[in-house]
Amino acid sequence: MGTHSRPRRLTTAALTVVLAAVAAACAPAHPNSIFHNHTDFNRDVGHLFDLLIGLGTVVFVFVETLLVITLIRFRKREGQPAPTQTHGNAKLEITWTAIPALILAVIAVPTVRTIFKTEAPAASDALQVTVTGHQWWWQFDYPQYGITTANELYLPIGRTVNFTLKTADVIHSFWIPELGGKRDLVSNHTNYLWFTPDSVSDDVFNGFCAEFCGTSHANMRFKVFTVSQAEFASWAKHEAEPAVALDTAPAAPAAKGAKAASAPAMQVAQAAPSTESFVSYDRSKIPAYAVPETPIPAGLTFDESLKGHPVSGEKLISAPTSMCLACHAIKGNPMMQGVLGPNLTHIASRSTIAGGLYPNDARHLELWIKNARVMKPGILMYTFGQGQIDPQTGKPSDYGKLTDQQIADIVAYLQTLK
Ligand code: HEC
Ligand SMILES: [Cu+2]
Repeated sequence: MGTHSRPRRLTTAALTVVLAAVAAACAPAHPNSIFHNHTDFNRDVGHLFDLLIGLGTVVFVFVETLLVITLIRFRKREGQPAPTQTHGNAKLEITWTAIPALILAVIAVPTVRTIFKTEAPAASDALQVTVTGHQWWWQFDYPQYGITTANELYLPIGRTVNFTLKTADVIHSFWIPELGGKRDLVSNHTNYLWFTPDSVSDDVFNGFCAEFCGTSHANMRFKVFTVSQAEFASWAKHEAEPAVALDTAPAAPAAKGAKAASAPAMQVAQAAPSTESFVSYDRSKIPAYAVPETPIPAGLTFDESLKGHPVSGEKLISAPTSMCLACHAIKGNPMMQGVLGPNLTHIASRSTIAGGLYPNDARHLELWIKNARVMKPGILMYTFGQGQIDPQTGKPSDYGKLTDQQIADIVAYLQTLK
């Protein structure tokens, strides 16, 4: 029985392996694969990978073939006398030392060359982006443009981008599998990473934290939009602008002349160019793999029938009693200068919130402000909904003062921050 089933079992095993390999190769696009190589950096690393796999395969096939031949040809047979005993073979030993040494040299030269190339400082005209890792979200600063944003990167295609990698707390790791990385963000140390997105790929890429950094490590994602240089210029110009304040013009009597009349006119003029031009990637075109599907935690509800009033929301969020200003900044609002949380100046132009965990829409924003600590475990932001339990203390939140109506107002205001 054994002699019959063994070859059959081997055939089955071999077939399974082959089928699995074929299935993997034919499966639809892998959006987070390192093999697509959309940058010079990933292509350089990819060449090294191909070389290693190629040489490794040759060595594997050669060694395994010899092994199998030896096992079959020199197996023990009935009535066979003991074989002649030998010790040492200088020629053979020199050969099997020299060949691996040669292979290692062939691998070492391009490897070292790639290390030197990718470790060298980036071109001086590169786009500079400072990445700061926070538990558990990403801060992106574009110092050449005066921009601070969070969790979504815009990169112009065909231009080298140089990332300065820092962390505000523990070690994180910056990784966009299709573009480059991963490189660590180390406490009290600055790392660098640069690459040039291909001049033809206009696309959306997922980014991840690739170094365990605490409770919500898996919820620390980001997104990269590679856009044309013109779109980038337009995005950057808009992103650098302060938020348009809703509540600037004091309700002065209309008859009081030029000053009151000019304020609304200026707002219109300011808003016009941004609506005409590119301010964010068309959300309807973001592929499914980059749209979060995180379920809403059980038990967290919001009265969806409420209608928010943006002006009341602006007042609420900027009031010292709201606490929001302790951690968040809104450029153009002198009350909002906090740096512990994401910059909210243009939050409505981002497609996600909370480190890529939820889509950026009214429903998720409302639930977020109501009880962020339930929406994303471990975070610094407090639970603000009236009567809500703070999961970190297990007690009603000390900051749980906002009614659903007040939260709806704040969200209505946040949604004006395009
Ligand atoms: C103690 C600091 C703190 C306070 C106070 C605070 N937040 Fe936050 N907030 C954060 C942090 C930190 C995050 C990011 C959490 C994450 O994604 O891990 C955040 C995220 C957010 C986000 C999502 C932003 C994005 O781009 O992901 C919104 C919206 C927000 N907060 C609104 C508010 C509002 C409104 C208030 C006041 C009612 C407030 N926050 C008060 C710390 C704070
Ligand atoms: Cu992490």
